[in-house]
Amino acid sequence: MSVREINFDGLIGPSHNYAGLSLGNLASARNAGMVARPRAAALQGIEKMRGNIQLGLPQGIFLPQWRPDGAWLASLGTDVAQAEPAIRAAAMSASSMWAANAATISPATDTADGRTHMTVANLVTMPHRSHEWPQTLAQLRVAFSDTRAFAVHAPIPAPFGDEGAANHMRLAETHNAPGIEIFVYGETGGPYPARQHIEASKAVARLHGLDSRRTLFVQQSEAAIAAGAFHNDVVAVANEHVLFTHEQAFADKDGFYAALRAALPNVEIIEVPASAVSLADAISSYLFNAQLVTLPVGGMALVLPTEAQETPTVWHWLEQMIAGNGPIRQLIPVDVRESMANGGGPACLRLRVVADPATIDPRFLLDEARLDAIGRIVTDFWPEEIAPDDLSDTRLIARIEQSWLTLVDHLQLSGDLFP
Ligand code: SUG
Repeated sequence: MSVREINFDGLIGPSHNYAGLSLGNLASARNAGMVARPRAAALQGIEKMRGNIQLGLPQGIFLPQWRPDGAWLASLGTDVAQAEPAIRAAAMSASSMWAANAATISPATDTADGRTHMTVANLVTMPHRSHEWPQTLAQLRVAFSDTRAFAVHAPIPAPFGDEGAANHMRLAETHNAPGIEIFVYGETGGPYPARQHIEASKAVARLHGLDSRRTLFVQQSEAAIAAGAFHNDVVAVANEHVLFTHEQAFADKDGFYAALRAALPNVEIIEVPASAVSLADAISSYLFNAQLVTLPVGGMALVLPTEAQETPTVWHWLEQMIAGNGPIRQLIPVDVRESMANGGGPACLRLRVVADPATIDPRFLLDEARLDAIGRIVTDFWPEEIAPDDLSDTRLIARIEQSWLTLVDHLQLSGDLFP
């Protein structure tokens, strides 16, 4: 049995578009109405996955969802031809690419029954994301069907908003040691909604059978949400014993840091002060929406968006950090601009699962050859461009459906996943 941290990336779907659907997500609002490039977007995501495989990290994949979501439209008494534009755009959204919002994961070392628990996120705050969970749940139940190793939970009921791992951090001596699980919730976000509710976080912790002595509930600062950090993973990221965070991420950082140090004495907190990098720069560059990974050769690397390299205050701070003797030894910029333009950086695109890969359905695990084959399908089938006005085009819809069917057939998942 070899337990590893596996990153499951959401493959960017063929309906990727910029409809400006996410209030409080500044990139989504800024790019509303732009022409999206689904093929380039998916290939960017594939190159990010390839880079991580080449670092020696295990890599998994989640498939895009069937779009338009006809079942959801039918439950609203409409269909894609007749729906109002905003409802149609919500039914066409490729937002399941952001796998950090798929579920919250508690590894087996942290849970009462010694299984890895996962709760699919309900994403109820945003209409276009609120209908992701049935197809996400179906996929999790196939990928993690070994009930000796995994327990997959249905979503927390509305109205308690749950956005999954994007508001959850885990710190531990090593990935396969018992961890401290940190649930970050919001109360107020100034003009913007707080998407993660404490009631949902507490319910997930109970359902996963977590030890209350090793579980923290921490409030996200109102300033962070108001500045555009609609998820905590826009202002903080954790890996093993390292917490990398902006100074203004949390409502009561002193109380949080003290509780964390009491629970995990050798925790290293790397705090970026607002005097060096403003919240605005941190959020526009997505400095913290990075994959902080432990390299097989030792040390940690930060896989971060190229936008961080282009933001002088951010890059200057990072270069100074690397020149020091801290645990983060390497910076790896990746181009995920198509996703970034909708507010999704490298960390949003992945869900971390600490588990033995042998217990996971191999159809969801990747090597470079499998990734190459997926890349060929993307190149052959994914639309090159989508403008918001195209979303009702029946030829485009047929092409999106054909793309999905080809991919799912290739991965031999048709029998399991057809919606
Ligand atoms: O929920 N954007 C996503 C971005 C999610 C990023 N995830 C993490 N931080 N983990 C959201 O706001 C934009 C869709 C649009 O406007 O078309 C969108 O849904």
